[in-house]
Order: sequence, then C-alpha cells, then structure tokens
Amino acid sequence: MSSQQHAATGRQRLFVAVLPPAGAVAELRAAVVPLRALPGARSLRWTGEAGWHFTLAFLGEVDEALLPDLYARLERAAHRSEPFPLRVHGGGRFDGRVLWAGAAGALDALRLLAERAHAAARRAGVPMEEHRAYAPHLTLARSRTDVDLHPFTGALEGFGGTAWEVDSLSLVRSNLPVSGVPGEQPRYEVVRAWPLGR
Ligand code: 3AM
Repeated sequence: MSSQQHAATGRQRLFVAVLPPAGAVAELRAAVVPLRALPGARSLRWTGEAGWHFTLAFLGEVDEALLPDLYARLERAAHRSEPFPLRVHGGGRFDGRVLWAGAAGALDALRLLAERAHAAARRAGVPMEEHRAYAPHLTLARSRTDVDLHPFTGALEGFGGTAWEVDSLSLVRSNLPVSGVPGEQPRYEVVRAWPLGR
C-alpha cells in the first residue's frame, strides 16, 4: 500500500514482532536452501528473508488516531522486559498451509513479551482478537491448498541456529501488494522499534 493510500484511509496494517539479526537470517537462509529443492517446494510461496520475523501480536488495520498512544504503550511494554536469549530452532507447520522455523531459548520471556504487546495494543484501543496460546514461529512458506509439509518440517528438525540477545521490540507495517500479480508478497516496513529493558 502506498503512503498516499495510508493518507486516504487513515489506517495501517500493523503487527508487533521480534526481528532476527543478520547472522541468524544468514544461518536460516543456508538451512532453507535444501528445502527449496525438495519435491513440491515450487508450489509453496516462500517468504522473503528480508521480512523474516517472529510475530508477537497481529493488530490488523489500525486507525492512525490510535498510533501515539499505541507507540507509548509499546515502548512501556518493551521497557518492562529485559533482553533475553533466543535462537532459531527446528520447524513446524500449521496444518498443510504454513511452514515455519521454530525458536528455542528464553521462550517464557518471548511469550511474556507477546502478552505485553497484545495488552498494549488492546489498551490503546486496537480491537484485538482473544490472546490465543502463543506459538513462536517464523513463517518460511505458505500454501493456498493443503499440502504435505512433513518432508519440509523433517528437513528442519536438525536445524539449530546461534543464539542472539533479543534487545528490541518492533512495530511493523504490512503493505499489501497492489499490483495484482498472483503470489506477490506484502512488503514489511519497521515503523518503530524500542529497546528492551531500561
Ligand atoms: O508471519 P506470521 O505468520 O508470523 O500470518 C500473518 C503474519 O504472521 C499474520 O500477521 C503477520 C503479518 O502479516 N496475520 C495476518 N492476518 C492475520 C489475522 N487475521 C494474522 N494473524 C492473525 N490474524
């Protein structure tokens, strides 16, 4: 979506996420290369590594009038959480539709940060869906139809990335494609990021 459209609609599609650093992305990229050569890989829509993230809370279309309060509350949520270690580890799937890489490390801290981000958005007036059990995942590929993702999750089983220190919380805008080209991906843009801890 262009900035002109943002101005016209006064709404932005947003989510809160933890972004892996370049080193973690490079390791995961190397692990994903053989997956993309597996039978059936071509029928999946693979996410671009520039947009790889662990979603903490999906906010949907947010009225821009809510943004100042949302920023303030997310900043406070970030300050309440101390930095914690995380690494990309293994993988899984949501049915036959979504293939993802998993996480290991201080998952309780990640979960707590997700809860705080969710609560911050709700208190800022964003109509949030009920907070479901948080499943840490980094989406690698999606399918429009149910497919057997076991070969892909199996290939990811042994993968364990190097840990890094999660030290910031990011608010990301998802610019949906307007080209009409089938399979085109949304473009993600970090709107703001706040450091964890004090
Ligand atoms: O990359 P992941 O899978 O973590 O799936 C969407 C993506 O998450 C998710 O928000 C992230 C950025 O688009 N998403 C999109 N629509 C959603 C919805 N209605 C949603 N999550 C929950 N409810």
